[in-house]
Amino acid sequence: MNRLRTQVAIVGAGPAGLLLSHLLHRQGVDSIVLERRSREYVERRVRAGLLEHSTVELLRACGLAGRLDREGLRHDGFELRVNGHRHRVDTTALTGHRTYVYGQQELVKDMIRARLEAGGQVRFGIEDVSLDLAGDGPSTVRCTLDGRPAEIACDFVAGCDGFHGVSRRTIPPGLLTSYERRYPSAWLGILAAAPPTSRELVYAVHERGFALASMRTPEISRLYLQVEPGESLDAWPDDRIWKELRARLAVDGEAALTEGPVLERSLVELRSYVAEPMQHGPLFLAGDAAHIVPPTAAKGLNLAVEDVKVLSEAFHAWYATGDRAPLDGYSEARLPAIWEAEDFSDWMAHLLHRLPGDDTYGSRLQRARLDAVVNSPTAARQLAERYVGTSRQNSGGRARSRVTAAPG
Ligand code: RFL
Ligand code: PHB
Repeated sequence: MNRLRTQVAIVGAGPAGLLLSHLLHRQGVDSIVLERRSREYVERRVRAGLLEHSTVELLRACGLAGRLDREGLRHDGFELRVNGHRHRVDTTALTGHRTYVYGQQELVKDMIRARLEAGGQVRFGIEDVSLDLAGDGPSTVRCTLDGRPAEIACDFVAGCDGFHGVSRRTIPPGLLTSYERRYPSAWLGILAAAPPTSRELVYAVHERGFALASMRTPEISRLYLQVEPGESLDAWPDDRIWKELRARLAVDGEAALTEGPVLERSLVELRSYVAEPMQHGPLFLAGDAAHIVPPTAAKGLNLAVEDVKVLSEAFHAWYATGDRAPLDGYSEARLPAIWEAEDFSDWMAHLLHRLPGDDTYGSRLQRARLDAVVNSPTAARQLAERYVGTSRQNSGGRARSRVTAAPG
């Protein structure tokens, strides 16, 4: 038996788990990160791209933004393309804050390198993690390490193992409430060796369905298509994907797209989910383990970063002064901002998609919302504030008003 001891055992080496381990290390708190997949796999997994200003600020403050600042793309707005007509939302002019495009897997590479260079323990390929949570005293994380059964004694467990991880499922049923919405839609995403046609992101609302033109570098495009849920990638050969992208992203009937070899393709169902509370005894959930948003508003990674910032500060308070109040209040502190992002992501999903089953009333509502964003400076400012994330800063940490504090 392999016996180890750490202060915080972290399950999952996605952005949440790696950043938490990094922040704890800077505060002198010891952790071990246990990841189910290989290092190569997590460093190649293509996911998020859009980072909010406050996410980048945090990464800068903790020394993780060197490459991001050199290679990341600074954005001042995006385009809303409605049936071929272009409308620009100048988010920087409306909010004073930029957004950044930098691939999640690049960030994950930077974080893994930083942890390993600092002597941190990140163990990959650990497929059998189980948690034995203690009421009092140390908890135990069991798994196989270096081919031998291992027991890791720890003060706390951070469940950063994504939506399908083991941590949330360890909380006894009845002690956790799940709020969930599934949308009758999915996104097919490709990465293509083709320079993005537009310098800014293009959100295209079209009769044939939604499309998004994003990018990763000046040479690589990241493109998404709304497709039916349950679609198979086999039904989408490259020429069908490009044909559909050309149609949905056309400007005044003209193709507005650079094409190139497809490097990667994936499908993601649109789903919203929140687990309450985000903690149970010594277990604290962060990132996708606790909540999911549809990718429409690009919030998931940004929320994960905020979660672990708050959680690392709470661990610091406990280890530095013995004050457990910030840990006890973690879930309550995070949920208002999470629900603001859930609301905005749901609102964006309805703004951008014609969903199967929508009645004609639904499509007129969509048109009214688009009209407001295009024609009303107030609506545009609100959209911009929610998009860059400044609106969430008003949702956390403050005393709740009587209305929002009311149960149910
Ligand atoms: P992750 O990244 O899922 O990492 C969890 C890690 O835990 C591991 N794991 C386990 N390890 C040990 N034992 C187990 N039993 C385990 N089970 C799982 C997994 O292998 C994995 O390595 O969660 P984390 O760290 O909370 O990070 C969340 C983000 O990944 C996610 O919210 C974003 O990717 C969402 N998202 C976006 N967010 C943004 O902020 N901006 C964007 O532009 C954006 N675009 C997107 C997105 C997500 C997308 N998809 C694929 C869902 C675009 C897409 C298409
Ligand atoms: C991405 O580049 O992957 C991306 C950008 C913006 C979104 C969603 C995804 O709203």
